[in-house]
Amino acid sequence: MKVFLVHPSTLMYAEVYLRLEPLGLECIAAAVRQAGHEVRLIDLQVFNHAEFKRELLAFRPDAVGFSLNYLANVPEVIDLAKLVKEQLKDAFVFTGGHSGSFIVDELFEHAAGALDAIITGEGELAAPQMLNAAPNVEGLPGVATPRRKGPRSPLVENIDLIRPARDLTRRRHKYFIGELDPCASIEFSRGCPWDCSFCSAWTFYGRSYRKASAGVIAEELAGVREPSLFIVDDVAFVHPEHGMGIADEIERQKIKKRYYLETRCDVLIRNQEVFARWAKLGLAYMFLGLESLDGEQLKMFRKRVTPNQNFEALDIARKLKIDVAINLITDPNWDHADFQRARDWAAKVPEIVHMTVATPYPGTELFYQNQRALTSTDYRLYDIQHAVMATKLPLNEFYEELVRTQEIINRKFMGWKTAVAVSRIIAGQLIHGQTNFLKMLFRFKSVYNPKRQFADHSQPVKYHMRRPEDYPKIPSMTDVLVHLPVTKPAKPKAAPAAVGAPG
Ligand code: B12
Ligand code: SF4
Repeated sequence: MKVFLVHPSTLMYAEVYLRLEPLGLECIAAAVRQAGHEVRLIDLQVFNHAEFKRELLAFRPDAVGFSLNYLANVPEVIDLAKLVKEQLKDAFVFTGGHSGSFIVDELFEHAAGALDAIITGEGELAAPQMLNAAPNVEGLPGVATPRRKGPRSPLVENIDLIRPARDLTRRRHKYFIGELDPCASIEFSRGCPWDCSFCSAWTFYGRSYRKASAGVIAEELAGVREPSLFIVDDVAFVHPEHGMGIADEIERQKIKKRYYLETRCDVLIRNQEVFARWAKLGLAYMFLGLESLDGEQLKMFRKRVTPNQNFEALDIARKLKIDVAINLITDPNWDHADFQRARDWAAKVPEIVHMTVATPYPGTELFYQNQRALTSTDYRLYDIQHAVMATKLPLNEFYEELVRTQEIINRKFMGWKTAVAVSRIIAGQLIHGQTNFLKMLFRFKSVYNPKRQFADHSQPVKYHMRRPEDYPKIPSMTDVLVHLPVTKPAKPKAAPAAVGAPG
């Protein structure tokens, strides 16, 4: 079978700081190819819709699969699925990915016949199985059709067997994050054993946590052409011996790369020696989800860390000379004083402070148990840069305050002053034809604009997202789990009340 896999466009605000390879889709591509199918992949973050249509008509695939990790991409993917059916009426059209897995019924409704199936959960087992059986796919594990949902798919037991088909992505020089330009992505572990109320990483993987083995990771790293790597794990180095084992292999194989990762403050405190070792191996940037400066808010998020732990983690990262980006979640209830407090703090600390807006996503506890009404059901606004619950300030003022606070990043880390300070890095990149980082330094004002954000709320809405009250019955969090854990429940040392996280 000829299979065409498609990643949708970048969301507006990811345009500035980063653009990364579609690793999940590359994993699906590898699994489908291994099952004997001919696979092509197009990433609409770096190709446009006209190019997509041209390739579709030239390749004339038997099946077309769209990645739907992000809720904000729903309208685009539904419209493209309809376009495929118009152009190739016999093509088997399906989606897979994070967000799509939580909103199966509404996707079929929007698609009005343009979607033949939706794969829920991780796709490496389900996708090849489904394509081998297509079009008779009803009842298969992890496969939903407009008529019937198959049972939950089992998790892949050994993620060592999953390696992405990087050879299928083109224009790879467009992938970067900040100064790491160009940058590839890699997965060391999959899943998260915590259970924060605003997050769906744990409901997707059923709080399971699996690790790839050090030898396999090092082999993959050695084969990556790019000099920098974005480690996509939700929480890097939950288990210290994993981080140390990979470090041993990297040293043994003399692999020289630079890295970006995301982790939790308590994990950084607990496993300092791992991060210290990785700093020497090339760990240059780290993202820490502080989420709030307020202890009560952290409890509400069930983040299971205190503000003091957060500040201790920042001290450690500073001592290790790892550059840190922090995330703070603004609440629609914030007033002028709350924003001012965040601004004062962001201006004072040496870290990059990102501000996002609290957003109840389907698949999170915040969504189903939210007491506050949603003010918008436009999927496109669910990008954590728009307020989709009522704001205390008038909406236009909320955006003015938000962008004023975000602007601190622009003042501190972007523009001409920074370009001059890092001119040697930029010169090195330009010699290799890399311009992503240089462009990034001057892009802030064209993307972050309170008037544009406010105006986004008046766009005509073609597809409406279901509100929690539109569900026939509010599901329990157990019903919401896309996967069940791979191993028996266990209480690891690393995380409280977690399941399936073998030490
Ligand atoms: C890496 C990552 C990113 C990268 C994206 C890289 C890329 N081009 O895809 C970056 C840093 C750019 C990013 C940005 C954002 N992210 Co992000 N991101 C993640 C993260 C941590 C891991 C994703 C990943 O690569 N996993 C590894 C691969 C192997 O898994 P995967 O992609 O999920 O793919 C598997 C399945 O989903 C499925 N699958 C995926 N695609 C397809 C397609 C088909 C056809 C099939 C059959 C199956 C399938 O099978 C794959 C293999 O098992 C997830 C959290 C998570 N654990 O999923 C959040 C997550 C997906 N991001 C999230 C958010 C909110 C964002 C931002 C909106 C934040 C922001 N404002 O900056 C932006 C939007 C970016 C955009 N669309 O332009 C939310 C999603 C919210 C939502 N419901 O929409 C998540 C769930 C984080 C969270 N806990 O809330 N993100
Ligand atoms: S620790 Fe991070 S990935 Fe895990 S549930 Fe909390 S926010 Fe999500």
